[in-house]
Amino acid sequence: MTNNKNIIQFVACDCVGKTSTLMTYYEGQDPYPRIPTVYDCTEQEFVCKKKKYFVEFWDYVDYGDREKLRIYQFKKSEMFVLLYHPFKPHTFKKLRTVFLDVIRSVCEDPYLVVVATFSHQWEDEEILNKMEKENKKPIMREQGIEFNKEIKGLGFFEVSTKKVNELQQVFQQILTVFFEEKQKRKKKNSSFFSKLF
Ligand SMILES: Nc1nc2c(ncn2[C@@H]2O[C@H](COP(=O)(O)OP(=O)(O)OP(=O)(O)O)[C@@H](O)[C@H]2O)c(=O)[nH]1
Ligand SMILES: [Mg+2]
Repeated sequence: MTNNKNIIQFVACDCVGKTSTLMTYYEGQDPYPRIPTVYDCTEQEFVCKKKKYFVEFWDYVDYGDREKLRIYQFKKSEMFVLLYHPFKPHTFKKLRTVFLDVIRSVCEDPYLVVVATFSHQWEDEEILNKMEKENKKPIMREQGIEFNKEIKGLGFFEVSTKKVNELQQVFQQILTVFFEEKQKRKKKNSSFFSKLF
């Protein structure tokens, strides 16, 4: 039997890699050329502990002030994948200063995960040296892990569209932790209500 829809919203500044991450998961490669997203939705069935779930991944662009669109999208979502680009520190900052507040204002107890994109660039000396010369600091893994703890997220993950297998495994892990946590909360709520009545 397939359970109801489970809507997973991708959240990030533009150019962080929302669409290419999703497309690499689905199609095994980064799409080319890049097209800024207005709104997109991809669907899949996912099996976790012998149960079949229907998942929708929602993807949208976040240029400028998109407050109304954000609220509209976020209200309908249950799980939020918060993505940032470690070499563009403002994309990490905005998760905390903008996106999280909006999510919490429309969703009482959201399921959250934190994902750093462009992970292969940690091996790129040129990029690291360039940042150092410009006196800029990348967002370190530890900061991503700490952020996930602070917001009581379900996990911190790293992806790169250049590492397809790893990326696809990360998606499996994200979906698994989501559905496991959902089951846990369901059990907790039902035992709470059974004590009441
Ligand atoms: N080298 C490299 N490029 C990546 C990676 N992830 C994304 N990109 C590239 O980064 C660019 C932006 O990616 P998108 O997926 O379009 O970003 P987005 O967050 O969906 O952007 P908007 O739709 O404008 O909000 C694209 O050219 C991708 O090919 C990665 O891990 N490595
Ligand atoms: Mg996009």
